[in-house]
Amino acid sequence: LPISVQFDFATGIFTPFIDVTERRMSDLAPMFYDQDAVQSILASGNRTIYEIRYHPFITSSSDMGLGVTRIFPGKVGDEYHMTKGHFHERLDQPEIYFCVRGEGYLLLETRDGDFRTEPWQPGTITHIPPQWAHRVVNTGADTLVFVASYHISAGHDYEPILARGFSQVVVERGGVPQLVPNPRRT
Ligand code: S6P
Ligand code: ZN
Repeated sequence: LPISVQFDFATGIFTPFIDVTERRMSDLAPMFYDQDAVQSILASGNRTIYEIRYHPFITSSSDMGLGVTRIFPGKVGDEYHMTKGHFHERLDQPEIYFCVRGEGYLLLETRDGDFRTEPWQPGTITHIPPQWAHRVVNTGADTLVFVASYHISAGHDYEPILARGFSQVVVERGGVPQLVPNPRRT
């Protein structure tokens, strides 16, 4: 049977949802380049960087998933809050991301090192082709909210990102967001 959920543009939360996952500073610790900043944040608490609400629309005829992610504003050192980022385990699986609130960047990278950035604002919809890792960075003062639509069999491969990160990081320099080479790779 058809299923509808109700999305609240003011909060970035849809209901009903099946699951909610919180990603805290400790979960993302290895992803940020400034490890001193990570440790000093952890010493005073373990703040939530982002949270994801899921509805895996599993019916007899469809198995698409819906995920809505809310990335809270903030920085770790000078690097903006961001998602961990991942490849899909299945090599044939794309995804659609739809930015509904906030501002930032979508970072995309292949295993061969082809790197792209998509500037994001409310209304930007990006198709992520198969075999492109994807990470969202919130460079604004507001919560960044985006909707993800994907096949629930796609799977997540975090390992390459954990090991090396993306080619570039998004940092605040001179009061504005800038993309610079990832210090973890130099
Ligand atoms: C799933 C989709 C999103 C992310 C979510 C969190 O394929 O891309 O639902 O899982 O935005 O990002 P991450 O990198 O922590 O999974
Ligand atoms: Zn994905």
